[in-house]
Amino acid sequence: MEICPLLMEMAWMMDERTLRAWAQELGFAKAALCPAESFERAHQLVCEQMPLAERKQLRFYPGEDDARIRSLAVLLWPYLPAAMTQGETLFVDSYYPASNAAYHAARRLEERLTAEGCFARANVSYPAKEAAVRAGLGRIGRNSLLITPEFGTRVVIILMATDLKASTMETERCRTNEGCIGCGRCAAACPSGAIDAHGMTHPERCLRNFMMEGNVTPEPLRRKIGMRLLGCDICQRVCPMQPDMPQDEASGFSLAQLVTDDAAAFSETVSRLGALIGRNAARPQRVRAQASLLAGNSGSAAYLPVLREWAQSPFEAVRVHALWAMEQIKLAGGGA
Ligand code: B12
Ligand code: SF4
Ligand code: SF4
Repeated sequence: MEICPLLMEMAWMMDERTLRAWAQELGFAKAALCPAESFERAHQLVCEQMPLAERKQLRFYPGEDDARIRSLAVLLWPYLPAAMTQGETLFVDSYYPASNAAYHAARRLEERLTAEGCFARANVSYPAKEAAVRAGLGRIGRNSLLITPEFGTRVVIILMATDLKASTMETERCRTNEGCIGCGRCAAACPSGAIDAHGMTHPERCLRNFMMEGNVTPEPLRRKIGMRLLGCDICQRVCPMQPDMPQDEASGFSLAQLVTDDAAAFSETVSRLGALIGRNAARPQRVRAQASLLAGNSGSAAYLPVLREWAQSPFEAVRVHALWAMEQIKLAGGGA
């Protein structure tokens, strides 16, 4: 017996609705499917630009990775703007705790779909913003981020490979929504000139690229990092497309908790940070390397004894940043 194509389409739409309902139960605000087409343009761009550590995991051809992949489920997890830093309270962008939470929620969704007999792989690494545009969830702004009509740019985008069929009716949805108005505020506000007229075509200048990556930060960028332990949201904060939202709570991390010779206190802070942003991101040497830069930017002589010790570190980024920080503190008159 031949099955009516309309009935088949409706059955698949039911799947997308179920996926959306389950995703919402787990804390995602939005979920939509896009067909698992390749990301050739992104692949080409990545090959043309300087290699970035953050791009190492990226893949571009879902169908070649696994023949079962028919679609990517694009899951959005919104978050509040992070509190601005005060004194020596450190800035941790709310994206990171949100991303950690969304990652675990996606694993639970994968388990549920798998238990129902679907093919599902959570947290797959394809160009997420482009997938979200394809799924009709928003538009790309000049700051190179996805702007959604409901949450602005402040969303974590999680991709899940599935064998569900993406409905073309659903993917049309967001075409008429307003995206970037091209005001240029993001480009003007970026402290390191990473955003140009066509979008962010200089990711290697973005401050975030040098935070907690364990690499030596180029000297001209070190002061611009200010008191940011992880993340920068300047190009989002100035964007007029953000909806009004209250600020998140302050990070709860101070520089004195990290730049310390009390090994037990340092480990306790690092493990608290790991619980917030993920243990992989909060590795002790990466934290020390970043904290050294912030100590230099604080100009406070109180950190000199610990920095002297760190300046002997076998870990290059810790050593180079600690030496630079000692120099900055001396220049600020704190080392006399
Ligand atoms: C590498 C990376 C970085 C690098 C480079 C960023 C860059 N802009 O190239 C660095 C470390 C600098 C970085 C910084 C940040 N990142 Co980042 N990053 C990534 C990562 C891992 C890969 C992005 C990438 O290189 N893609 C390849 C390039 C070539 O593709 P692309 O940038 O997506 O560009 C494509 C689309 O924009 C598309 N496109 C452009 N215009 C249009 C228009 C239309 C109509 C269509 C269809 C497509 C399209 O064409 C391009 C080529 O295909 C993604 C996660 C992921 N899996 O995608 C997160 C991701 C992009 N980052 C994210 C975030 C939150 C940040 C930060 C805000 C973190 C922070 N708080 O500090 C900053 C913001 C900096 C900025 N303004 O971009 C979020 C973005 C969420 C959002 N709303 O868009 C992502 C998606 C992570 C996630 N899972 O949520 N990041
Ligand atoms: S995240 Fe910060 S450094 Fe990176 S592009 Fe935006 S404003 Fe510039
Ligand atoms: S600040 Fe202006 S130019 Fe930049 S992304 Fe937002 S609307 Fe677009």
